[in-house]
Amino acid sequence: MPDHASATFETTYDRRRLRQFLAGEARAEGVERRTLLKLLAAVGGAAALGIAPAATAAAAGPGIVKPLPPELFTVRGTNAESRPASWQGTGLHTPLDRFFVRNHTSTPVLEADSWRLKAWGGGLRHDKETEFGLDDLRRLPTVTTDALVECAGNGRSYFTSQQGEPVSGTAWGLGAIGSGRWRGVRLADVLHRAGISRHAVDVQPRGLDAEYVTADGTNLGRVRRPLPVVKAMSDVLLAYELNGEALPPDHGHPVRVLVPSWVGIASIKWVGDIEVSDTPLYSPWNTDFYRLYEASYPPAGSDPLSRQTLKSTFELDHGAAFTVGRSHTLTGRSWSGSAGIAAVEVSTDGGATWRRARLHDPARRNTWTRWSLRWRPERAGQTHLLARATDTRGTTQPDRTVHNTQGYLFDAVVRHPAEVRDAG
Ligand SMILES: Nc1nc2c(c(=O)[nH]1)N[C@H]1C(S)=C(S)[C@@H](COP(=O)(O)O)O[C@H]1N2
Ligand SMILES: [Mo]
Repeated sequence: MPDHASATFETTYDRRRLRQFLAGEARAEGVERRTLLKLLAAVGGAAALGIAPAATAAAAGPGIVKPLPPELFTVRGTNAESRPASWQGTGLHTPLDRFFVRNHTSTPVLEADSWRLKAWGGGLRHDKETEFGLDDLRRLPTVTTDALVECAGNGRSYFTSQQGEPVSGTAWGLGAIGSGRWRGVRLADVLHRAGISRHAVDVQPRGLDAEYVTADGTNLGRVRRPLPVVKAMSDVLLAYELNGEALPPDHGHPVRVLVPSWVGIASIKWVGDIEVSDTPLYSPWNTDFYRLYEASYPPAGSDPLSRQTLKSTFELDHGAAFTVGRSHTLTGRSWSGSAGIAAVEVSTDGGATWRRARLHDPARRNTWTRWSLRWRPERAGQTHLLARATDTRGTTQPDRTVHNTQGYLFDAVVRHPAEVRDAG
């Protein structure tokens, strides 16, 4: 699929969904009426209703299965952020013991043997339901692919700390991302087996984890988000292995959806059923959530989010200490949902001067590029380290990200606080 095509998917499909909703042909369980009215108002050119999107659920402590030692993770509510410092010396693929976890509720522990995937809906020929077990999937052609899974809110805390702007949602640093080698089958192969028809419009996978209840008590049902059928039939996988091992419980055991380079929410974990619809589908995860809302965006928000943005991080903790006169190697990673990484510049003096980092990986889409730079600090004191990537399409990280209320898709250069100490 060409890079530029992804924006048009959701633009075209969104218009179509709304037209069909108006005609009474679209279903939208769990989506608040005011949300749809807001979307419809925008299509009809009516004034903005200016309603703030729903808040995410209160933190109840992580229902995560794997150990979360503080040197590898920062726990944020039901989620665990990977510490970028822990990526130092690791390869292209994030070791499973430090791969971030984003759970709306908690990790369900499912048995691979009894797991079933049900494909259903009016977008299948004769509306016929089909069930698949893991063995059925294993009989289909196998695909292995490198891909990043990154939360749309990765970097969100910098809207506040760096730009002074309020945002709602989990206050991630830059560790809501993991890079994996995924093995599974093409969703397209499964949908063909299930008898997908020419009239299919949306494909909506749904998780087997608990229903999600927001802080204000609204039950939004199980986590689900429609994919345009064109996307579902392209590079999307049903993955059952990560980095050569059976998918761990926290990452979707036994099977998850994997949508390379798209916002993490598209990659539904613990998938239990897939609705193939001949009418447009809405869920809270493509209406209230995962659109950009702000004065500078249309009142109904942006199109549903698809690709991730360009980012860079040092493999350091905030406030990392260095010694005057000593030679240090700064390491980090840069990535983009739309292209490979062409260049990375680093500043060790708060952005006054820049040097090119050495890139350790070729520019490749769907994964990241590791880089390094030698640094011999000359003066003691507080400083900021900055890394700024340019992708193969010529896009460079900006100094600021345009604000949106839920703090999605941060892409600005991050000012990483560090300290230089006298040798001593
Ligand atoms: N069923 C289900 N799928 C889900 C989620 C969830 O809570 N439930 N979280 C989504 C979000 S918001 C992200 S960012 C990714 C995180 O994937 P990971 O936990 O494997 O890193 O999973 C997505 N898939
Ligand atoms: Mo996410």
